[in-house]
Amino acid sequence: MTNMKNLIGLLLVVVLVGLAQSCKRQPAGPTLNLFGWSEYVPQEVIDGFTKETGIKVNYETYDSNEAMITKLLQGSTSYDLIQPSEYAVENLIKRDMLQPLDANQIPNLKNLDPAFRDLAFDPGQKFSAPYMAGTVGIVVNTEVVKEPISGYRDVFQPKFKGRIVVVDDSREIVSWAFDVLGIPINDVTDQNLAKAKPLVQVWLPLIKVFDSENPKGPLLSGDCDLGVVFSGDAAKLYEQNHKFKFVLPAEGAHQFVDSLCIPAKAQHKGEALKFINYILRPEVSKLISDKFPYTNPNAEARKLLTKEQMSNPASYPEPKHLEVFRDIGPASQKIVTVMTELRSKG
Ligand code: N2P
Repeated sequence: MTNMKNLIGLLLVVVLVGLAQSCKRQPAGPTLNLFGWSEYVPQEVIDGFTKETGIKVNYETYDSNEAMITKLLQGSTSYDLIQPSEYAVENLIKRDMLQPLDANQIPNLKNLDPAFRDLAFDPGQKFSAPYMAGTVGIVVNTEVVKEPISGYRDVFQPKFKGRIVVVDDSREIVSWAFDVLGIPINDVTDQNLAKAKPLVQVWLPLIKVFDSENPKGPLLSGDCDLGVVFSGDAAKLYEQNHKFKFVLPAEGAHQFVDSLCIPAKAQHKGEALKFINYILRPEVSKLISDKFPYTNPNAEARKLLTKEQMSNPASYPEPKHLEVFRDIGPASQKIVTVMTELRSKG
């Protein structure tokens, strides 16, 4: 019996050593570590890239720019490609945390609409390649909510308590209060925050769900009837049922541009550049719009979209009074402090 056990043990050791050897002989193939927004890069796009290039993509997700930057600063994981919004690009450039992009290796940059080239957050477009753009706006389930809704004031009313979903994003929420009060959204000072605080304090208990990963969920399920959500989620809702109306808030609507950028410490820069160029192919970019109908900055891809896609009011809204976030540096911490205090009050 003991002999039998010894033999099995020996066999196991031989098999394990053999396995280890064969792993050594086959070096891991090329890899790309993508750190992107959740619900933003379709799996079929990733699969298509891997099939064509042999580059394996690890897709890890985040649900806010702040979470992404914190993770990058911690430095425990090395990412090759990130998807920051405009103000986060600006912030990361200032911190020297991005590598310049070699435009010669991204010929498909030419497909971008000129309106999305050389933007203020990255002068000379040295560090970023726009992925998708969009707005943060209001969605109303018009089958349930019959009264006119045109702005934040209309959404955050006591009668809608427990029926509202919003993106879980402190900078966004505070800026809605700034808009209602007529304060410029990038003017984040102690004084202005003190003015906004009482309003946010009234709003928070009215909100049923905070969710930046899939804010359309509670609207689809009927759990909520009003939302302040990303335009891609709003567009998806509208695709499913036209009862979901998209409204750009009258007090001020936020436009964002999310870009692909390579962190300074990336270890697979060549792979990252290949991925950026792949994404900018019209037919690939179209696949992204099909799955996540944001505003596509790729002029050639837009030509491939259907009339229905191009006339979705959430994807391609009338460009009126759109505002953009700028990097506010350390003042962003002031927002965190105020919101943490208010949310801890329940
Ligand atoms: C995708 C989130 C869009 C990012 N689910 C908003 N900047």
